[in-house]
Amino acid sequence: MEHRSINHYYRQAKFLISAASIKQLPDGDSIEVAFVGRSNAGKSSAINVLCDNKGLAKISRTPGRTRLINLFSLDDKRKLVDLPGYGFAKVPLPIKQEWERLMEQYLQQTHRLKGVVIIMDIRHPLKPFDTHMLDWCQHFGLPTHILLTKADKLKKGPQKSTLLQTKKQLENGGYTSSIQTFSALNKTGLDQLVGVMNTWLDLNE
Ligand SMILES: Nc1nc2c(ncn2[C@@H]2O[C@H](COP(=O)(O)OP(=O)(O)OP(=O)(O)O)[C@@H](O)[C@H]2O)c(=O)[nH]1
Ligand SMILES: [Mg+2]
Repeated sequence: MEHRSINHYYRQAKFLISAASIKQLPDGDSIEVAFVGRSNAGKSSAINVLCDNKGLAKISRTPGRTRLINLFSLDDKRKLVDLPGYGFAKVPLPIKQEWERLMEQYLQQTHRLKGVVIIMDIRHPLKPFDTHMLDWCQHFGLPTHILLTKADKLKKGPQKSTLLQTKKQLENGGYTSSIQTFSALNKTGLDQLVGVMNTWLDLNE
């Protein structure tokens, strides 16, 4: 019930553009929060739950469909960004290099980007792709927030222990990211995500 009012603002999100290169991204001084994660991790689903709009970002039946940067506008000053991701190892080298270039170019635009939400399947946290993203964000001084999503796939006990274990791994690796459990299926953790987003997007009065 609570989330209905708390994320009311995000309901106005509208699809803006799919971009294959950063040249296609609109200029301007709007601020952004990006969602990134391995293919099939649940990025688009998390965006749709946040915005209470099932049809906003396309949910893929085939993993790895999102090859473009998808932009959604919240208002004239704020945007959400669905970044392409994949399982790191299986991707052919040229595609991987192209992706690295796109990501690096995009993440460098730190004047626009206020934070990065890194989506991980709670059953497979901190894969090489994820630490690669954490390294990048740390390098560019970008704050990160981790969603251990698909929490509904585990019982409460294993959810908690995975959260604690992953927190410990982050600490040991010298990462300063915040982290939470999440489920797009039953909306657990939505309030916490909205809290982080509101801070990054400067929406707290
Ligand atoms: N049970 C459960 N399934 C989920 C959850 N989030 C996403 N899924 C499912 O996971 C699959 C992938 O979800 P997407 O949101 O399309 O994932 P994505 O990260 O955007 O995928 P790509 O854009 O292809 O990289 C879909 O079948 C979703 O229905 C969740 O919280 N719980
Ligand atoms: Mg997607």
